[in-house]
Amino acid sequence: PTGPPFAAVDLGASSGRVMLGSLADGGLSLREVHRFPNRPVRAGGTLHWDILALYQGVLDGLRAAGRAAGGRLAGVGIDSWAVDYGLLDGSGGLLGNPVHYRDARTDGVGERVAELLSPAELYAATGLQYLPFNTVYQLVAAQGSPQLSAARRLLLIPDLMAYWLTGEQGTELTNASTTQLIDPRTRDWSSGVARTLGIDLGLFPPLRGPGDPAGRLLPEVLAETGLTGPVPVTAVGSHDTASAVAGVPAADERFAYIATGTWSLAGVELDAPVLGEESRRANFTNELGVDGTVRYLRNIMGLWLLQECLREWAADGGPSELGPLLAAAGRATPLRSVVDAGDPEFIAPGRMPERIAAACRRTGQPEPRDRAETVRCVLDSLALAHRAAVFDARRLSGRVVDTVHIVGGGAHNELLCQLTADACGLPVVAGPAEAAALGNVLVQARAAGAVTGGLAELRALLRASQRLRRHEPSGDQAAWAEAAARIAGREGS
Ligand code: LFR
Repeated sequence: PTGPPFAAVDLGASSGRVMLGSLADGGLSLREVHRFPNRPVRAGGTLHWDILALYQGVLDGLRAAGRAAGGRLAGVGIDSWAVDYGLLDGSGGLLGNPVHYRDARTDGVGERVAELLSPAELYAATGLQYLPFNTVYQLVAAQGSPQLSAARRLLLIPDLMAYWLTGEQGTELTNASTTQLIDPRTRDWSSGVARTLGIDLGLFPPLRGPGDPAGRLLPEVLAETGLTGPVPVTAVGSHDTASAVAGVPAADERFAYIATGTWSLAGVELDAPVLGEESRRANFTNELGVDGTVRYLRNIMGLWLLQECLREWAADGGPSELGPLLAAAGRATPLRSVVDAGDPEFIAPGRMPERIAAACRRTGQPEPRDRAETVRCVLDSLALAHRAAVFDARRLSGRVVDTVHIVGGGAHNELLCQLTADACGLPVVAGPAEAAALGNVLVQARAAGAVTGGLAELRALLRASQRLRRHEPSGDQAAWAEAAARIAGREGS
């Protein structure tokens, strides 16, 4: 007989979901019980997360989970996108809506920070790639604001959700590692960086790691969701990418992963950080993973490029259905034009087809002539950026890579997976699409004693139960090298 299921709350940049995971017969089954949109709101000139709508989505999801599971859950774990936070006043009240990492408040802040701490020093201390929206830059941008001055607590997004559910505060380590305030060698705060940049580490509640207890659902939450207590909340890899990497169904160590969603996060899993100057120049990050691992990876723009094109086209009228556009993109001329899918120029929302066309022009390539060609340009560009990241990760870490795992939403996109296999000249194993929720459930289940072992054992459970698709590499490696050369300059390899 199996016990009650575990609920995984997984909040992505475009939607949130609550999934139920059950362990039975040496495998793990997962089903979605609730999905809700995540719609950022621009108000008063600032792009915000609609945090209460997201929390309502979490409550609705837990209620649906309870209905599906006879009112009983073995536990709850929460993961979300990284770097962003909510501020609390001295009595625990939320001070304003969390600001979206794509907001322009961090424009130019990187340069200001570089005057206090050189990029090389900052990298040596934190091992984090430069992304203009890292929490340090957001905090420096907010310095002197009445809101930050009034704040007594800072909670990262999943920790904020956990606080509302349990009344308890903590800072989960994998997500804390994206603040650029953690030393990846000690896996603890870097007080030197905080001091130099004038950031008060006292705002953060104590660190907790994946698998640590994070409280129990409050009576008011049980009442609201119809669940029967006690329901423990467990810290998981609360950075969605940490949970997704834990959810990679790798058979051994010789793999690279690409966690695809709004972003593509491409790299390898290591035991220790790589902090040299070469690594910094290649813009590789050392985020912390489950079980003492390091997620050595690079951020690539990801399906955001496509989502933003579709959003624009839907507003314009005309064809904007993804299925037919992907089919037409599959028939379009390969590698006709490519853009640098790592370029921060694509971070902000808006006018994406136009910005892609402009990037093609700037690099002396033909503009896409229609929507299908734009989609092809995006997918070719993503595959090319996946290739560069996998090759650079391999070279800089010395890790042997014989398989590339694509997990996350992009695992459904067969064209993207095949193009990635072709570009890397390596087999791609696609799936599971819900790797983050699976990694979330596995870490909870292990903490509850329902499964045992390290990442290798957890991954064996995934291989035994998840449907995976294999893409063998085909075509001409030289064509990809030639395309990479057209946008070289910013590229690592
Ligand atoms: C993916 C992700 C990335 C992070 C970006 C912003 O969902 O968490 O890992 O760089 O969102 O938080």
